[in-house]
Amino acid sequence: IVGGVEARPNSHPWIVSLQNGVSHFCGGSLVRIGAREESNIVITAAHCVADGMPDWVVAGAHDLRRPTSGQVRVRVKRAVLHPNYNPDTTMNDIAVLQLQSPIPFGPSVQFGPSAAGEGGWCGQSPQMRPNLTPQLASGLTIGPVCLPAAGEQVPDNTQTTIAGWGLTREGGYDTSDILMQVGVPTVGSNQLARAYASQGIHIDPNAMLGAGYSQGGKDSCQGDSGGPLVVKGARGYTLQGITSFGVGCARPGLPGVYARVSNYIPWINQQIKTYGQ
Ligand code: 4AZ
Repeated sequence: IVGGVEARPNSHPWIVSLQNGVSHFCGGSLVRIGAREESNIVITAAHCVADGMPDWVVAGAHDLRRPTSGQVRVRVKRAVLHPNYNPDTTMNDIAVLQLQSPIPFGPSVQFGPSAAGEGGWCGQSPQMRPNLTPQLASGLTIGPVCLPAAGEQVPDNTQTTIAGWGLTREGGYDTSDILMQVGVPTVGSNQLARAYASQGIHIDPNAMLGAGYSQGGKDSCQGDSGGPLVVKGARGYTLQGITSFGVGCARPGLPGVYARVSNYIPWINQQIKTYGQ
């Protein structure tokens, strides 16, 4: 994440780190299986897992140098890439991971009035949703993000939050040990398509969503891929995007590109039904 701030620990209860050995390489998001209070299903980018499954998914993490209290590390059983994922165009850059065992959701999270991510998780009962008293997150803090309705549209210029352990500047050497987040507005499809046409890259507005400031400065970057772009809604935070690609990071006039999750709901639900346990 470029131009962001340190996330409040566990204020993105759905975010996971995909790791090989002890090395973080991509993000992902935990999603709900019906009304279950645990989940073995993670949504990530297809390009993160196209060349092999991650060894581990780590949930409840904040500072990757030391385990956060309540952190869970689970092996990956299966990676299902979208059948129409195209590595040449990065179209349909979405995959579902089936974990070896389900990760239990935390009981309660209390959040202060900080920036974004003060979410509580999807479907958490109203009395357990975050309040606005200024106190630090406490307790076990793992839970699912909400999925959008099929075909749900995100209006242009909607404020979103992206998060991850990726590079904090373009061309940086190391990904971040600390979970970072930043707010970025969505960009209209025509504007996104025009911006990337100038780079010789085709944008499919049904499959892709753009977010960023015209002046640049705030963006996802390498290592944030697969992670969440969320929008605050009535039920909690909704996963509207999956960090996918860009030309550089945080450059003016070149918004980040995200897989448009609302385009894949029937496929996602089918995977959850098949592989959720
Ligand atoms: C990457 O290399 C990457 N600015 C991900 C997202 C963005 C750029 C690069 C968006 O994984």
